[in-house]
Amino acid sequence: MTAVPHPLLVSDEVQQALADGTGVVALESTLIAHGLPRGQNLSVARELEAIVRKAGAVPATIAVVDGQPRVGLDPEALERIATDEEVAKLSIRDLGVAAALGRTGATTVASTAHLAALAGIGVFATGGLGGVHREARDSWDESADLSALAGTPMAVVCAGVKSVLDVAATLERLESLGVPVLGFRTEAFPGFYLHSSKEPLDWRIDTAEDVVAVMDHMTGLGLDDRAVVVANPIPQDEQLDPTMHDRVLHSGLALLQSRRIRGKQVTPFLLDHFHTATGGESLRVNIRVVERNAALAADIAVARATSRR
Ligand code: PSU
Ligand code: MN
Repeated sequence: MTAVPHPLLVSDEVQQALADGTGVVALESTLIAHGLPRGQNLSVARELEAIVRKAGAVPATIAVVDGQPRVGLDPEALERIATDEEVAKLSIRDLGVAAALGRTGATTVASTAHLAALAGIGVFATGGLGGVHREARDSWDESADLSALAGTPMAVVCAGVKSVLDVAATLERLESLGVPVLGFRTEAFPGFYLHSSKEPLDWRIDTAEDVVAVMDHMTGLGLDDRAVVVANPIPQDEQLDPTMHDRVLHSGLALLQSRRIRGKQVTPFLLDHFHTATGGESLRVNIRVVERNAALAADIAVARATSRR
């Protein structure tokens, strides 16, 4: 029998911030390891941490390194997650297995949120949530992100869900699961690469302080067993050209069919197709999206820390 390792290794800096009441922002690693191309992903990972620091919060990038779930990565671990060929994509169900087998992997929204909550972090930034895939009626492909959000106390800042998904169905599932979705300075759910998915939202919030107020009231009402989604759209003038978007989406979905891509490969395949087929335009937008989400998450974390002083 191998000894069970410490369940969670929280970096000194993150531990200190949590103890001091400094704002902490969890950052996921799947978008680094599997969502962005090699060569650019490491600099984006570092940039996201820098953005969080600049706003006065402490970043906690989360991953599993040699079986050890870690909250807050040192520069070596961050580089390994971004560059190593053997980095697995770990959703929530994979965490115990990866820990037992000593594997290294990047964490998705579901597993990052879980580990962040375990460490006592309440705010998390990603790019786009996983959700209900098109054809889900046949494939049953619904991201574990959704059920994780239903059971994890966390403000999750995202730019909606990737347009490769069934956006309306994803919003319906979030409603069924009892997870509130707040449009940040918008009345429509964002479309990840696009400013708007054209799906309306019930609630618009205009400040980080109001997001904190929602979180506090959810706690008071016994609703802090679940996440709140903060949907932060890319501005219209920075979005991907909608015509290009629709064309590339169609070709990507067709390729998915003809190559019979399934399971956890689906999201990375489609993201990569977008990056190639748009000549890097979608990559530029994707990077802007995650940078803007990290900045907003940091503002929320700082506002929350301030309100607790
Ligand atoms: N957002 C991005 N890029 C990504 C992802 C999100 O900008 O690569 C990842 C997240 O980690 C999310 C995952 O949890 O895609 C969803 O994968 P799946 O559909 O297999 O659950
Ligand atoms: Mn899936």
